[in-house]
Amino acid sequence: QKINRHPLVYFDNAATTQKPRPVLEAIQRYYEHDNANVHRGIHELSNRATAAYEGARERVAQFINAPSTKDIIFTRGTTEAINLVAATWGAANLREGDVILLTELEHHSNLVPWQLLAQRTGAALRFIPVTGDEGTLDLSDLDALFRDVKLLSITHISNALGTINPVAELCAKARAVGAVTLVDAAQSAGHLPLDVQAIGCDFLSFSGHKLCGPTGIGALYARTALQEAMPPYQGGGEMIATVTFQSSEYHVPPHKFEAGTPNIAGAVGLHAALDYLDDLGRENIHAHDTELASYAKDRLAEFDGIRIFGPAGDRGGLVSFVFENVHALDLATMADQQGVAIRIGHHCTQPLHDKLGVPATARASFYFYNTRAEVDRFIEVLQKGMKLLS
Ligand code: C6P
Repeated sequence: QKINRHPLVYFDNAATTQKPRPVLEAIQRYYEHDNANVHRGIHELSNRATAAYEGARERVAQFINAPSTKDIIFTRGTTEAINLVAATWGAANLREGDVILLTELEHHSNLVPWQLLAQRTGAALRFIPVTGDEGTLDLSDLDALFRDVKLLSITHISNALGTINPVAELCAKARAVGAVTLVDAAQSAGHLPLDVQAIGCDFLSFSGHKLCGPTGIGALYARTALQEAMPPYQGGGEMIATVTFQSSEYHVPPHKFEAGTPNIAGAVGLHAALDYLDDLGRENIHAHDTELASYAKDRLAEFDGIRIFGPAGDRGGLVSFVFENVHALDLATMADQQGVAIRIGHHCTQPLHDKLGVPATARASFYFYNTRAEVDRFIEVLQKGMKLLS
């Protein structure tokens, strides 16, 4: 479509991706033919809805190579998944003197839930530092970083800088000190092949809407052995086995963590999205995204007075930058007037931006449907804008 009379260039994919037609059609088909509540009825539509919902769970397990379908809990997205872990596993297992190890790259969704938990339990937060504008992790003193750590919770790909973290290596180190691990895969699940067994994590979270699926659905991978010992997250229907006026026995995992009518249509859409991505091939998506990000970075480097963030080598499909003389807000507004959608701000990583000494960055983030020609158009728009604004 045209935005402000210019063909749309959508470079805000780290915030949310566009949705392919098969995803929209799957949701429409479900509502037109199979709509009913799950796990309850013995009628045909309820059976179909249950099969679709549980089929989506199986598909998610396969997508991330989880050992069992039981390891998959549906959530509203990454944020809810992390909050679930903090409120259940965290509240039951952490106490004063324990350390929660994060990185300085974390999205607020992988920071604020742990701050809340730390306030409640007396546990302390520690951060793996990043090295300047490159935004890679400083892992020079792992032993000191991991002292007294009970939980490691880290992002796979930074939404602010594009850094790809060595999650398998860090999870191995955490395991060696007996710590539990969570990987925030919000920016990686739709962009590269993901294997929870190869990573060796206990928990992993992602959002459907960042990988071509609908909003309001996401998943938490949680090793079944850990789920067994975790208290429920929310109470209500679906998550119970028997209820008396005074107390309840809970359903088996993962249903114990899915109170109330779930987002069935969302799960159906997510299933279609995962099929769509695997048809394209996640290796191909990763190669395309990183190539585009590196091309955009090179083209941006043509500007004077620009500061570009993120690692020099392999990076996720995004590039963040600031200009010395032009405010990011003016830049994004001007880009929008020319049909180019980018995001500016701290991208929910305010402490990281404080450390970098900038209140906001501009971020262009790519997906498989973006092209080099769109990057060229973006650069052209910036060139025009810089002449006007500086
Ligand atoms: N980042 C961005 O523009 P939700 O909102 O729950 O789907 O995802 C939260 C989240 C968690 N971790 C990372 C690494 C993320 O990038 C995000 C969402 C968006 O960068 C919105 S702020």
